Amino acid sequence: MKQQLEQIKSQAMAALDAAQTPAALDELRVKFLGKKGELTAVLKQMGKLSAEERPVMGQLANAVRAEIEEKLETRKAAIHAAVLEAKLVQEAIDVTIPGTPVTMGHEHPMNKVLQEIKDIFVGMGYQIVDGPEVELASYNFTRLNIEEGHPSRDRSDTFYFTDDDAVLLRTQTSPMQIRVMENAKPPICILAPGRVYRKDEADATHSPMFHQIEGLVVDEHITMGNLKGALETLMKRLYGEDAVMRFRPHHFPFTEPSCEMDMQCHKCHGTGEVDGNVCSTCHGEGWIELLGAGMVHPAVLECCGIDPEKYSGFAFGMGLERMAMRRTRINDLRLIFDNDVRFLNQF
Ligand code: 2NM
Repeated sequence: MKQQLEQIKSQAMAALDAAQTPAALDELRVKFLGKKGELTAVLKQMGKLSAEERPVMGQLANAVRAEIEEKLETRKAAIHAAVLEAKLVQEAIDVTIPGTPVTMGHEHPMNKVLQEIKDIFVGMGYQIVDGPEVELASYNFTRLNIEEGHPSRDRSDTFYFTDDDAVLLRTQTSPMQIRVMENAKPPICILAPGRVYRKDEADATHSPMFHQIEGLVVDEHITMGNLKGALETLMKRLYGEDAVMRFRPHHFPFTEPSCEMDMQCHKCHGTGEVDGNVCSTCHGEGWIELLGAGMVHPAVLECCGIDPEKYSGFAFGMGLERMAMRRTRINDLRLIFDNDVRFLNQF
């Protein structure tokens, strides 16, 4: 029996050493120590022993059980540690791997110019107003004194939504100014920037969608002098105190009188020549056309419920893309809309 016990012990020790999983350990525990296990089987034969042998064998059997149990515990701890170690290795995160760089964007050059212009006008007391891009023809044309049959109303120039040509994509932001004039009493001092639409093929100087900034001031005693002051202030803030402006007579249906404002070319200083060659910035003109303006037509004031005998106003409009092109020194409008980051990152 002693031999049997020694054999169980050595077999158990070898098997436990070889076991690699908690499940295998459990199987061995049942095989050696369970109710139907090998040690129990040996103990069942104790009855056959003599009275002297029985306590000796009992002690030996208990010692074997204790050793197997202890081995079970140490193997259990070792396997648990090995499993944990394997998991840690497998799930290891290398915190030294460089991260994915986040490329920071920035404002689009056109939005920068827009913000700059808005800030200048807000500083002069203007309110920024926003309105619908889908407009009524009455606001976009009729109430701006643009008569039926005027070329700008043509279906080849304007995007219409309805067969009766009553609803359209605004071709300028002035309908917004009509909306303000019919709802507010003077003094009115507003700036209306936004998208406008015209049926133009896209090329270096045209796009079917572009941005306009229009201003409007209406009060008692508003004169052309106020118009010149506001626009000269804008241009000197944008282009520097030494910028030189000129006003030329022009015609718009919604203003009378009307004018266009030019800035003296900063490259050739108005001469049209650089080193004996035609100036590339103003194409030899000496002047760069910046915007249109004028005194609001009495008929426009009247149809908005403003008495033209008591009030007068000035208005102006400029293309934002053209301002941005001058600022970024590019000569193709499409660069503004392509949004190629290689272009945008330069500004
Ligand atoms: C321009 C040029 C001249 C203009 C006129 C008005 C309104 F609504 F008051 F009649 N808003 N904007 C105007 C005047 C726009 O753009 C070149």
